[in-house]
Amino acid sequence: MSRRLLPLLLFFTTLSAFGDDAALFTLYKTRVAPIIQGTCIGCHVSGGAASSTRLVYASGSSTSVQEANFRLVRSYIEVNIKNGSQYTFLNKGQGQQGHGGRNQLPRAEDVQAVTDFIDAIALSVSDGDEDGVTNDLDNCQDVANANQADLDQDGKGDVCDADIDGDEVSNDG
Ligand code: HEC
Ligand SMILES: [Ca+2]
Ligand SMILES: [Ca+2]
Ligand SMILES: [Ca+2]
Repeated sequence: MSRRLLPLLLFFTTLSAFGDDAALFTLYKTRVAPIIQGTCIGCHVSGGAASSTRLVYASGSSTSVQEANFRLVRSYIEVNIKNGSQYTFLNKGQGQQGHGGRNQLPRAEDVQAVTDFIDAIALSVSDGDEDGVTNDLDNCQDVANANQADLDQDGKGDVCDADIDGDEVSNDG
């Protein structure tokens, strides 16, 4: 395996181990929000040149602002993924697809950050074990368990819970 792929793989492994939302939000806050707050919001804001688009952000750095922008951009990207145009957000930001704001992502690290974010969202809405429950909702992402049974309700499905009944003695003990 190449050296460049390894960190990415570790990143996705972590993401799938802890599920979804918290990891995605952290990725958003640390790497994507600075781009949106520093650049995109110049137009993508109420009253701005892009105020009639589906991407109108709140400005500021409070948690509630961050969460609102996160939900907005995440659901926008999820729709893109479902429509088979996963990277529209990135492409537009780079001035492609006739972006009204031209290229706003000239820095390679910003392109990487947006790419990582989109890929992480795509992973969260995919269904790795093909049990019909997407990764973001699946209580056992690597084992098919369509019924999602979770006896002790600890968020780990029975099929991958080392202590199914939660009595703190492992299943084989
Ligand atoms: C100079 C103003 C300006 C800036 C800065 C800007 N945009 Fe835009 N953007 C526009 C305009 C105008 C539109 C509407 C026309 C179009 O769809 O391209 C738009 C539309 C979009 C759309 C399509 C929205 C929809 O409703 O489908 C995306 C995605 C987008 N921009 C991404 C970005 C990203 C990412 C950034 C920051 C890296 C950014 N834009 C920065 C002006 C801007
Ligand atoms: Ca699944
Ligand atoms: Ca599963
Ligand atoms: Ca359990």
